[in-house]
Amino acid sequence: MECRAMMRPLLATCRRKPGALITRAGIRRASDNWASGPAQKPASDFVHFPGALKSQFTSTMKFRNPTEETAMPTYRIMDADGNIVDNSRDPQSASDEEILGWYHNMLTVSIFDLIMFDAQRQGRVSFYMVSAGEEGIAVGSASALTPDDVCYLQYREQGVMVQRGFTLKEMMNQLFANKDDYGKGRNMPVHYGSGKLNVHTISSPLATQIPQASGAAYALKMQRLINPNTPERVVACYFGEGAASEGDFHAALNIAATKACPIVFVCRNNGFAISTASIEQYKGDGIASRGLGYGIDTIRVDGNDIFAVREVMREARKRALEGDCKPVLVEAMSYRVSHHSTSDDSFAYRAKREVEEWKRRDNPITRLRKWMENKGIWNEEKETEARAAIRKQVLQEFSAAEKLKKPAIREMFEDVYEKMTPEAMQQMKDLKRMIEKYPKEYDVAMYEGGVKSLD
Ligand SMILES: Cc1ncc(C[n+]2csc(CCOP(=O)(O)OP(=O)(O)O)c2C)c(N)n1
Ligand SMILES: [Mg+2]
Repeated sequence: MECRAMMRPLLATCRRKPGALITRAGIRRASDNWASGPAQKPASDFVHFPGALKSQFTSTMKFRNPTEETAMPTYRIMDADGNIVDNSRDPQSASDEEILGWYHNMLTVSIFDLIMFDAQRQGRVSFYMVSAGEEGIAVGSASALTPDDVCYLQYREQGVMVQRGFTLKEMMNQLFANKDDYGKGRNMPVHYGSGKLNVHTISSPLATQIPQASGAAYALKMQRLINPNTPERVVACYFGEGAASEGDFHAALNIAATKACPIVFVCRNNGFAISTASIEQYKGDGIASRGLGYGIDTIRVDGNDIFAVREVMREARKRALEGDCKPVLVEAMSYRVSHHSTSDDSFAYRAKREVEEWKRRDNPITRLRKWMENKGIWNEEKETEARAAIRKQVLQEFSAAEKLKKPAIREMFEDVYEKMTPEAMQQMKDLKRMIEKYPKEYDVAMYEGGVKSLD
């Protein structure tokens, strides 16, 4: 009933043949629209072609050349030495306690990353991806969201998970694909998700999350139209500048703009898509310039400055919910300090010196640390203590998760359809027969219920 009511305005205007519209008032020709437009008024400076409103007539033939345009500036609040450069905005939109919490979360992610990268090298997990240099983007932006907001991630945003309250235990369970992994061991490591925290499960094919996120934002908007008592929510959609080369990115931005969806797109521009440097990936002014092309409010921000990222995200969230809602694009600049993943050796395509220089020159964690030290709320002793405590906790969760059994083998066949199909049942039987025929080849003791789960 409610849905039909919402569809009414859409049904009221439907196209019969090119150039003619049927409305409740009867058939109207497309040219009727223009007849009342200013283009037809004598001495009008503007033409109101339906495809480009607000365009002024000119008798100067000038092609716009992007190289002559100024690049979009990068907003920051704090410089690389932890000094506040924008005194007009108080970085303290949060308490000292909260800021210490962000620092703790960034540190946790970086220590966790180092341990898990090494664990892959020891053959204890199959794959890993670190987010070194991008902890500030993830933690800072997530700090501006509410628990009700819905997140779509790419894979280098473990800081969002941690900031939203995903525990180290939950992360380890996913990485070890054990029986407590919410994904039942069906996904690659680092593909986190949590229904409780409103984070959709990460998927490997690049950019698929972006149109899904626009759709989810449209659904949130519809929900509130149907029931205005529903709490205001936005979607936060994260992706890399490489993913923005996919068609999905463009479709997602356009639909979000035309349907006025409450979504904040957060592009982490870290300079690389595996071995492809961003300079080879696009010719325009980063990803931010594309936002304007789609009619979207856009800002570029220094991703190493957690204060700037947070403030930008707070403002973006507010704008996304204003009036009829709208999308916002945030391009957060950073440098991918690490290899792309454990399957990559980045020194095959970039100089080690360049990476070392970035590590030394600027980093979101050391930047906030300098600010906290200047403010007198942090020191060397606290740093040493915090690092040791985090390391201990990560290692504890590591060994606990490693020891847990893997999900039942039966899980491989379930959850595709509500009821298992006869074909899947047959395959399960065949698998059981094989395991029993070659017991030395298949060590199934580590799986919940062993071979019995296939009964
Ligand atoms: C559709 C698709 N094409 C290619 C890949 C392989 N791939 C995985 S990550 C990646 C690079 C993505 O770069 P970016 O979006 O900038 O994210 P970053 O890794 O820099 O965080 C590529 C090409 C994929 N997963 N999916
Ligand atoms: Mg990238």
